[in-house]
Amino acid sequence: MTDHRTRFLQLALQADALRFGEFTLKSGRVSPYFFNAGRFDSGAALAGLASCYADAIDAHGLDFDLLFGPAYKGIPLATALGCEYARRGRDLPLAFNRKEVKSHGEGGMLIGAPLAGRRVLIVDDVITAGTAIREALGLIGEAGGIVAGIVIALDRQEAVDPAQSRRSAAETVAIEHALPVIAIASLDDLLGFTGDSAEFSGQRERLLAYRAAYGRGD
Ligand code: OMP
Repeated sequence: MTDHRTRFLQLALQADALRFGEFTLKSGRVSPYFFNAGRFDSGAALAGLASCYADAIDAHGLDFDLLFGPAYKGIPLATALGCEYARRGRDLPLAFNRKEVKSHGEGGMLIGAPLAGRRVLIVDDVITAGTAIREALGLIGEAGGIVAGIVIALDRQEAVDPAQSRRSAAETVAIEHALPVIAIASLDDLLGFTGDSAEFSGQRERLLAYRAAYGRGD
């Protein structure tokens, strides 16, 4: 496993952002694990996470010129990543949306650098069914931005309707929109990681059963 994947999984466990147990997802599925990006809740934790995002993006070699963080969880993620790139010598424009329409002041749904004509990288936390990402794609398109790609921390690699197709939601978004979807780590990486340590052997069995029920096919 590449360094940024292992580093990310270790950081997520340390921050309690990655937990094992029984969690009901937005989709209604009951999952044996959950990733809560909100637990990266200090400057140092976010800086560590941002360096994993930047390494994953750089390993992919993606070309883009603006970072977009979808409300709410994408906002600190894109901001921390912007700071990480600045630290690495690249100053990138940043933008994000608000969820509530505002009619006074500056108005509108978007905050930050203008999107029109720019190659936008969407920075988000996790893809399960792809609903949150599709909303962001719509917003950016309406503002005249050109989406260059999507980067997420964790790809849960779940099929939207496993009875119909075993293609994961992230793969479906990538194909439908002809876009790269880059994940720091995936469920497969988490399985590899848990397989390396006796500490996680109980969790691994539950993860495998969950993948067999909802995961993408191989
Ligand atoms: P989709 O919109 O179905 O792709 O799910 C993504 C959203 O699900 C995230 O933005 C979270 O609100 C939530 N989520 C997590 O944060 N972590 C998980 O491990 C799983 C989910 C989820 O509910 O599927």
